[in-house]
Amino acid sequence: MTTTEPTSRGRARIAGPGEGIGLDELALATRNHGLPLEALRYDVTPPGLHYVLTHYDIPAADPAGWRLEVTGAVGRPLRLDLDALRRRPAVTARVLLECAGNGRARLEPRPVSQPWLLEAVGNAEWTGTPLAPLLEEAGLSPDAVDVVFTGADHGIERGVEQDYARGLPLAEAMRPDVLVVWAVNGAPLPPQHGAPLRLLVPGWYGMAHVKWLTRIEVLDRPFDGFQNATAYRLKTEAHEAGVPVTRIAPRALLTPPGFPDFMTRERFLHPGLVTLTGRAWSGRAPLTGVEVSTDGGTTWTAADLAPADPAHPYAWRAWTCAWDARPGSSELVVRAADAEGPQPVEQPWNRQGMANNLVQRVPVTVLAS
Ligand SMILES: Nc1nc2c(c(=O)[nH]1)N[C@H]1C(S)=C(S)[C@@H](COP(=O)(O)O)O[C@H]1N2
Ligand SMILES: [Mo]
Repeated sequence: MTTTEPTSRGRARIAGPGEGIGLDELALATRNHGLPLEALRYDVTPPGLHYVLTHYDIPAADPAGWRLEVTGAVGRPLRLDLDALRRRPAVTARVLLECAGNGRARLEPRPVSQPWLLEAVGNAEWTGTPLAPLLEEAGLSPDAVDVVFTGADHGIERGVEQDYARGLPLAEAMRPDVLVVWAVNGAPLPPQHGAPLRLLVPGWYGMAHVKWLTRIEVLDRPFDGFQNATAYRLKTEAHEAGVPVTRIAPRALLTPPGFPDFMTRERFLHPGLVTLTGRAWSGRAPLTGVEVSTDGGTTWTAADLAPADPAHPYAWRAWTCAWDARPGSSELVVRAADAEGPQPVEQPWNRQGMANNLVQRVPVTVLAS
């Protein structure tokens, strides 16, 4: 395949000591916007406020001519248009999506890529049809191992020209809650979220939810494409094979209280009783709690966490915590824990800056009155 940067093939660049965010990172950041953190207030993320991440370009898509192929290690390959898909049983699921690169921009040293702070999340209502019956209809080979989902977008990444494609282990693809979706928040998918068709894999980081879905190929061997074998691996040295990025680690976010300074985004509030609020989630295990610190992490208070909604097990959950804000400076910190453990207070580091769930810290100044 085409190689543009032979020396950096397969390598994520790491910023040098003290190197600021560059124009290439800014170009990515302006294309791929985050959830403004005040939008944590909406239980269902309104249109346009959900984060967006697109590796290449948003492809041109003609819904009338769109076909979804189901092919590979199957007895009866399928070719379906959108009407055929919409005639199938439809399910609506409220699902949290988070980019695996969330938190990357604060890592020290910083992996050079989409420079997310903490806002690469959204919690929308997706409508589509379960994938498993489609695969069954196509007649899965007993040798099936992985299922590969390919989008209509095309680009070059670290020297490798490719269509965006992600493999999923067969057992995950066959989960009853994995959907092929055509609508979000009750309206057809907008272009940036994968119109007219995308995959939804509740609980997994964003990269698995393939947008502009055109092809589903069943493999009798593990998928070794770029987005599985090279990208989305947890590793500290470039030569390591690394561990695949899969499910979302626990995280709590605080809706920044008070009001911001335009330029620095520093928070200010007036003294008095404040109800701190936010959201928490985990895609890998049930949440067990959320704690808040108003003194930079020295002492912690348990927040009130809304009960899990059995109808929406992969949605984010609200939390609240009362705080008597006294004049002066404080650092608010929030951390979630799930059945596998709490969020780390010290950064876990890997070369691609993936699956980082370091706690959020929000410096605030409480005014004299
Ligand atoms: N075809 C295709 N699907 C894709 C991507 C992409 O670049 N191309 N980006 C992935 C990544 S990295 C993320 S985080 C999610 C983002 O979904 P959203 O833009 O709808 O929030 O889409 C995923 N699906
Ligand atoms: Mo992502």
